[in-house]
Amino acid sequence: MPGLWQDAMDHAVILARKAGEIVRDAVQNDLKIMCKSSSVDLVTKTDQNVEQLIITSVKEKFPDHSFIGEESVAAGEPCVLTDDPTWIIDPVDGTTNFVHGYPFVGISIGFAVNKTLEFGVVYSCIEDKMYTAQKGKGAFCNGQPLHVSDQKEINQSIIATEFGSNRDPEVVAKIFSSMRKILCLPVHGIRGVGSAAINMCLVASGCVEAYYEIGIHCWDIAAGAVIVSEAGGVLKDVEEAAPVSSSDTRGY
Ligand code: LIP
Repeated sequence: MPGLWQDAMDHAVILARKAGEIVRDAVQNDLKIMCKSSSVDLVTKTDQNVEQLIITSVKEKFPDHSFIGEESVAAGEPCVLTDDPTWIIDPVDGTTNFVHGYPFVGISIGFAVNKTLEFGVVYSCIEDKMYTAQKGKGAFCNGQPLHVSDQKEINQSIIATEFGSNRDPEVVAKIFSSMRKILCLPVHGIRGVGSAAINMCLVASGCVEAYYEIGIHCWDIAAGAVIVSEAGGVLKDVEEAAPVSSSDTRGY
């Protein structure tokens, strides 16, 4: 049976695919690279164009819907979640990868109503993997059902994380201190593909047991949150999460 917001979800999949084509074409060309908060917080003209394409198309089809988009917020739009049907967009998740031709770049579209996430779409466009999930209807990659790992032991696990773009020495020290503790548990390994959204899809796929990051934004994780939950995983605020010695790591 189609879900409540099926038409919006179908449109999100179409837009993610279209955006993916633009990103793939742009990788071959001269990118217009700019910096946001610092010299390592990158944005390109493609990020901005893709976000505009998605927002313009959604506004035509669903004129009463609202938006939180990474590049719109960077340009001064408010980042406020209301009860309105709201599209939460990261047009190019993994911009640094995109700039360097590192082959993990996602288009991430989450959708919330009454402040509850209803569906998520992450298109890993270089790999051509379309991850989708709708509340209560399961998670899929290219139509195949996903499930998080059933590994219960952290010392049998791979943990994904990212370094983010904050180079404040205190923040960097905190990141390394957490990684050191996790590595020495010991875990099988620490990974990260440079895109929060794709890391979350890897959790949903069961190939890494958990993903965490300090200082993440809602557009990085909105779509991935639905995909992880629908694949049987759980989401936690790192400030509230259980200490790292906890033995159960499944699908964080
Ligand atoms: C980036 C992420 C990356 C994470 C950064 C950032 P962007 O998104 O996906 O993995 O470490 O915090 O949010 O800027 O490429 O859309």
